[in-house]
Order: sequence, then C-alpha cells, then structure tokens
Amino acid sequence: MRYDKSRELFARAREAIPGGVNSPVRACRAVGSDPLFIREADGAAITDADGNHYIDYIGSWGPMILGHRHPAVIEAVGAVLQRGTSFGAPTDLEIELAEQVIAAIPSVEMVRMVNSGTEATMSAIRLARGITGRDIIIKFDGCYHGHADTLLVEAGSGVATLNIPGSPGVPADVVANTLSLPYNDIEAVTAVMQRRGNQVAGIIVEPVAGNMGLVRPAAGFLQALRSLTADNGSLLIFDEVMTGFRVAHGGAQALFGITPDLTCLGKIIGGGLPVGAYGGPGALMAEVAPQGKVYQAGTLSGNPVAMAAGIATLKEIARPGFYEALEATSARLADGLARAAAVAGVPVQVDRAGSMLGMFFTDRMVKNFDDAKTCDLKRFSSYYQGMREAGIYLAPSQFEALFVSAAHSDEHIARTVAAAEKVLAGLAAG
Ligand code: KE4
Repeated sequence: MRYDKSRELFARAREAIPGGVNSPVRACRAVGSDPLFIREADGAAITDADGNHYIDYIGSWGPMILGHRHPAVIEAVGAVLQRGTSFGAPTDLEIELAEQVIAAIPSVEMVRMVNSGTEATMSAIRLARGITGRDIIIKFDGCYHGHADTLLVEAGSGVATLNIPGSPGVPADVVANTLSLPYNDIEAVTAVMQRRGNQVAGIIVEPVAGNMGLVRPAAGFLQALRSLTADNGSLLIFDEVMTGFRVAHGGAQALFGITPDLTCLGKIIGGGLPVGAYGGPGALMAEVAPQGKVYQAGTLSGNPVAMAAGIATLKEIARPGFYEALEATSARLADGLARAAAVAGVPVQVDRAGSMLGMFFTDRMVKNFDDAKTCDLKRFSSYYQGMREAGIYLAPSQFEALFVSAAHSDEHIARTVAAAEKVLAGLAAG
C-alpha cells in the first residue's frame, strides 16, 4: 500500500499539533508506524488519505457500534443542523437522550450530559467526594478513566502504551488521595477497605477493563467491590464509557447484575460526536449544581447536534435482535482469531465481552495489568503492521481493545481471519 498522502499530512500536522495528533495513542508510536490520515468511512470500512481501504476494528475507539455513516445518524444530525448548531440553552433533544439512557440503565434515574468520558469520570469522582465528604478514591492498575489529574495513576490506554509513569504536571498532592490496586485482586481491595474504608469516597472501576487490553472481571470481583463500598458508606462508580451499550444494552452492570451508585458513559451515547455523561439515583444526582452544591458545567454540554447523533444511535441499538446479531459476529471473529493463532503456534490469549475483543500476545492468562505487561510487544507490533498491510485496521497498541460493529459482515470477518492466519503464520516462521 502507498502512504504518501498520510506521510505528507503527518509532516504538516507535526508542525502544528503536538506529536501530529490530538490524542497520543493515535500516533501509532508503540507499533513503530506512522498514523494513517483518514479521508472517510462507511459501514465497517475506513479509507485513508491515499485511498487505501481497511476493515475498521477501532470504530473511533468504541462509539461506532452501528458502523460508520449510519443513515439514521446522518439524517438525524442533518435535520438538527437546519435548526442551528449550539444554543447554550436547554433543548428537547437532551431530555430525549437522558430518557433513553435512564430507560436502558435502571440504576440511572437522573443523568448529566458532558462532552467526554474524562469529564464524566472527573465529575463522578467530584460528586462522590462531595456527597461523602471523603477524599480517597480507589482505582485499579491498567484501568484508564480519562486524563483528569486525580485519575492519572497507573493508568492504561495511551498512558500504558507510551509507558508514561503517571504524568508530569500532576502534583503529588493531587494523587495523594488516589490509590491504585491490582485489578481483580479482591484481597488487596478488602485489606485497604478494612484499614481505611471510612475515608474512601469511592471506588471507580472499568467493569470490563478495555484499556490494558481486554480483561474481564474475575468471579466475585465486582460483587466484592459492591459489598465493600456499601459496608463502608463509599460509592461504587462504574466507568462504562467503553462498556456502556457495548457489552450489553444495559452495559456491564446488566451483564453482571451489579448495581453501582454512579455510572459514567461516553462513546456510543454520542454516536461519534462528543458526548459523555454521568448518572445515578435521583437522591445522589440531586447533589449536582444547580439542584445541589457539587459544581460541574460545560459550554457545549448537551449540544443538540451531538444529542441527535446519540439519540439516533440508541434508537437503532434498541431494535430487537441487535445485540444477538452483534454477539454472533463477534464470537465468530474471536473464534477465528484464536484458531488462527493456535494453527500458527503463536501464543495468544483472545478474549471477548460482547463486541469488545482483546488479543494478548502472551502465553499467560491475563487477569491484571502485570499479566498484560508480559505480552511480547515487538511481536504485537509486527502483527499490527502485517494486518494493516492486509487492509485490517486495528488499535495501534497491545493495551487497547477491538470493536465489532453491526456493519461487520460474515465476509468482513472471514477476510480478517484469513489475514490473521497469514500474518500469524509469518510471525511463527520468524
Ligand atoms: P474520553 O475523555 O477519551 O472521551 O474518555 C476517557 C475514557 C474514560 N473511561 C474509559 C473506560 C475509556 O476507555 C476512556 C477513553 N478510551 C480511550 C481508548 N482506550 C480513548 C482513546 C484516546 O485516548 O484517544
């Protein structure tokens, strides 16, 4: 494939934008490649500036569960554009999206719209601290909850990918109240809660981790967090920015039958436009300004164009059979990739939660960040590059997940598995 145009754009971008990208993981540094500049996308396909076509498994890092340029989303956005783009005042559209979220997630009786997952988790943490009057927050190594100062501790995603220890610019006293523990380690979190539970404002967790690669919760882990927080008057915060409407219509809390106190959302609820949200029981959300005293605001929160994309997306995924079909396609892909690795004799762990998949290049079962770090990153880079050359667009990091959309057909899956068979066989041959 030729990448002249992307190369030219990347050179220009690096003059104007730090690292040439507006989000670090897009720079593809961890896989020794330059980023592709994208011209357009449609359904499961994405086209770069040089006209190369790929089957897309990033899906804008999760939002594009319908596939790109779904007609219902494009039409809804177009219709709102005829009315304007932003009013800085309430509209009927934000009520509609809020009502859709509330209808889908029983633990959410009231929800506030923000502009990103980072804002959602940052606000939920502030609310937990405001409600409890406590300062300590517990998170888990390898989980990524956006780039708010208080949460950039042992984070996953781009922080893990670029191996940034925490981050410069985050004052020590800001993270002094953030404790990060090993994911799935019930003993560790029990020990901390026994010692300091009455100082803990909340525990925030990715109920299925997607930012250290895909790691599912061990049996009893989420239940333990639910009991420990309830016993200590702390709040359980599910960061469902990635898993919300992804692993099931009601998110991971529906899949595992756990009721958190607060839920953070993003990605899919914006249908590809900037939307985040946090919600929970009315009694807790009533503490958010202006109803309550916990302050949070945003110029573009509830933006009508973004709301329209989210509303259209949530309408489509609520259709009967949507998740069943997505489940079947995702299982076919996971099985195909696992089989391809086994036949090639390349040690790989493939796992899946709904239409979120992970593929670790290690012979070890991965149940936490330390396990994920045993992956052969060089081998992953070669796999990434080989798959990209074969027209398969994967996340450029071992510490990310793959996303399947409703637009991925059996033919897309077959082509992806065939490409993986060839690339993995090449890796095995060394
Ligand atoms: P944003 O601020 O990027 O909208 O959301 C932050 C966030 C919060 N919580 C979870 C569970 C998340 O996965 C994310 C963001 N996910 C990454 C991909 N792993 C976004 C990609 C990027 O940083 O460019």
